Amino acid sequence: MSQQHRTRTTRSRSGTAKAAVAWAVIASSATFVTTGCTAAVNADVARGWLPPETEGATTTTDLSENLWVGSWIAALAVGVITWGLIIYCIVKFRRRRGEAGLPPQLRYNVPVEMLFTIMPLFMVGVLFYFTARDQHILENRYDEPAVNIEVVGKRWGWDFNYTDAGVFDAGIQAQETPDGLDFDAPGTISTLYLPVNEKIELTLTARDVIHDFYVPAFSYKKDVIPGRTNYMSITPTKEGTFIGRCAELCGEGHSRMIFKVAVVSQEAYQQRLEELRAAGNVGQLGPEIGPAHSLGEDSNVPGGGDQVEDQQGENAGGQNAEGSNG
Ligand SMILES: [Cu+2]
Repeated sequence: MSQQHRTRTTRSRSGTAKAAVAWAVIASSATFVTTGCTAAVNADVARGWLPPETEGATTTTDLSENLWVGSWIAALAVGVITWGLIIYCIVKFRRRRGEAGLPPQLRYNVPVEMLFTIMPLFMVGVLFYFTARDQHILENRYDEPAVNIEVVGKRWGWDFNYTDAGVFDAGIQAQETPDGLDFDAPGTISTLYLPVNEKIELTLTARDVIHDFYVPAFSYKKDVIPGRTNYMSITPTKEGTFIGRCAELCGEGHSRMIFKVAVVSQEAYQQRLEELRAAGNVGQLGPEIGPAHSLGEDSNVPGGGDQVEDQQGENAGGQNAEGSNG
């Protein structure tokens, strides 16, 4: 399936909800309509201001987008009705000239009480239904993923184990260039490689504290927790490089836990695995290595293989990391 075709099907599925928002915006901004600028704004609004890179990034970004936009429409509808009733009451029941004291007070009005009980239950029920339905799809693990990758969060980086190929990439914390963080500078930010259009299962763990694996373009994030394994089943459908972050405040280097996700062709993916193999990154950096190495500003610096030996050495000497960190 070509990229274009995929994008088109992606658009048509969520077309109705988006069209409704787009029309609402067009109507309300009639006086503001000028040129292509407005069209771009409307397209943004129709996607609920989600980052543009999310569009068609994986097979499920569509689902998240619809849930997001649908929730906004529902919230706006409730808002408009509520604001309308408030304004109606303010005007209709305002104190008129010559009136004094309180107006007649209404108590124990059964129909109103029923309305105030049933309506919120109904609204929460609707939100719950759509959330549970989509979450069930999002959280459904692939029976037979084509690619298995283990992601291990650590202070302050991510190790990527390409388990099928038996190679690893020791993550580094984002390294600043003299001009600050540069997402394009080579070797300053770790990159997770994913083959496009393949069913991928990411196994998520941590070796020190709780982190959170977050790729905004995939509209998906999940906690990585020491001693626990979480899973993320994704099929990226758009080649490109996306930014990932840690989304759980994990310590002073939290903001340095930036990584990149490169969604590449199958050939480029295999080439990457060969590069890692050629560099001697054979084996796995599992969570069992322990937290000892991942402490302080200057650990997890670029280094590759040597760093792994250090990690294993420190681990062998006992995991006294927690105490020494102060
Ligand atoms: Cu973190």
